[in-house]
Parts: sequence; C-alpha cells; structure tokens
Amino acid sequence: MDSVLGRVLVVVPTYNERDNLPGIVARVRSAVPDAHVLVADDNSPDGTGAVADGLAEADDHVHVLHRPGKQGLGAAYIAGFRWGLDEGYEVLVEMDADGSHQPEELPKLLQAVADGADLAIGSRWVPGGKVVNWPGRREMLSRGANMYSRMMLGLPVRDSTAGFRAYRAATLRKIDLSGVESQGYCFQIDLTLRTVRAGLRVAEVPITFVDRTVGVSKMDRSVMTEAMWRITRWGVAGAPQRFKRGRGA
Ligand SMILES: Nc1nc2c(ncn2[C@@H]2O[C@H](COP(=O)(O)OP(=O)(O)OP(=O)(O)O)[C@@H](O)[C@H]2O)c(=O)[nH]1
Ligand SMILES: [Mg+2]
Repeated sequence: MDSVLGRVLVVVPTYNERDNLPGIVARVRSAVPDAHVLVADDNSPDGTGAVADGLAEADDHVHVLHRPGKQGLGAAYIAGFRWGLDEGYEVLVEMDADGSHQPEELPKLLQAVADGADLAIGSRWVPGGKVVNWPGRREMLSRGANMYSRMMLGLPVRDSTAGFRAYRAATLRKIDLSGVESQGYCFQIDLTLRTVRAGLRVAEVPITFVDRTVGVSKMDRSVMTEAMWRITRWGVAGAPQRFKRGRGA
C-alpha cells in the first residue's frame, strides 16, 4: 500500500503516557511496518519523553519531537505535521497514545486515502463504527458536539471530533495551518471545516474506539467550552455564505 501512498508518518502526541507509549508504538510498527512514527511530547512530567527516546534509539522508524511544555493537543499536532512535511512524508496520520485508536485499523484508514480521500476520518458515528467502555456521559457529549457542528457549520461529516485520521500532505499544505488556534477536540472540528471549505474530499471509515484504561484523561470543562464558542462563532461567520449557496442551488 505504501507504494501507492508514498511515505506515511503517524504522529502521536503525548502528555504523561509513559505506560501506554511502548505498547502503542509496537502495535503501529507491526500493523503498518513501512510507516514511521513521530512522538510529539510536551515535556511530560512522568518521563514519557525519555521513554520515547529509548524507542527511537532502538528503531530507525521512530522519531521524537521534544517540546518545552504543555501547549495543548492542537499545537503538538501542528508541530508534528510541520516536521513531517519538511521531511517529505506524503501521508500524515493523527493517533492518540492511550489505546483509544487501534493501530490495527490503520491499514483501513490508509486505504481510504489510497482510494482518493484527501482526509480519511476514523469514525465512531457511521454505520459499523463503535465505542467500547465509554461512560454514557462521554458518548452523549461526543454525539452532541457532532450534532451541533453539523447544524451550525453544515459539515457533511458524522464524526468531526474524531482524532484518528489520515491527511494527504497536500491537504495540510492547502488548509493554512498557521491560522489554527483551536486546541482540545475543537482542533479536530477546525481542521475538518478547513478541509471541507477548501473543497477537498473527506471519507469516513468506521472504527472501534476503545476508552483509555491506563493514564489520566486531559478532557475537562474548558475543552467543551472552547468547542462551543468556536463552533458558534464559525457557524455565525459562515452563515451568509451557506445561505447564498443554498439559494443558488
Ligand atoms: N503533546 C501533547 N499531547 C497531549 C496534550 N494533551 C493531550 N495530549 C495527548 O493527546 C492524546 C489525546 O488526549 P486524551 O487525554 O486521551 O484526550 P481524550 O481522548 O479527549 O480524553 P480521554 O481519552 O478520556 O483521556 C493523548 O495521547 C494525550 O497524551 C498536550 O497538551 N500536549
Ligand atoms: Mg483519549
């Protein structure tokens, strides 16, 4: 598959994932042996950065980007994407370190890109998509955020908050990463919106999302508040454009 796609980089942001990281990297290496992995660590107090260095020393397909301190998931991904674009990777994958995204599903995601998607999203909310071990409250939150995004932004996507996805390098070059300020899961909605508004093709691939069993969640009220106000602002700003499009059709 790599020959069709070119070089693939799986970017894994980490903040205090020492116990999760070795297992997840090993699973990526065995699921997609040609792909490279970049761990983007924000100087985790638990020593995840040193664990990542150990993995990189033992394997030339593993790389580490050390960042000075916790600056949020979005900033870590953007730094990882820039590193990958500079190094000439042609597909850049987002994947969490906590086991929620199963590396064994990577080939399916990459296949969607090989089949023509500019962005392939591993989706929980399309037929065949599943969530395992999630408390009802988290499921409601995710469904609610997705419903609100579809309604406010007119996004033709079922799971725009999903963080397991594969971008063509050309997509990331086109969507102006320097203008992205969002963090938390709002970052995912932001990049989805930019991709759709750039007229690029988004495909959703059903995945099974497994709630983390080890380590601590970084999800909190501020992440939800950020998503609510940004979606509302984008929705209001984009409304006249959608109205015009609707009338003309
Ligand atoms: N580099 C970096 N990574 C982060 C930061 N915040 C979260 N992450 C990583 O991003 C991934 C997703 O974060 P999670 O804490 O799992 O967030 P979530 O999936 O919304 O919440 P839970 O699964 O419930 O914990 C994990 O690999 C985290 O370690 C950050 O500020 N910097
Ligand atoms: Mg998680």
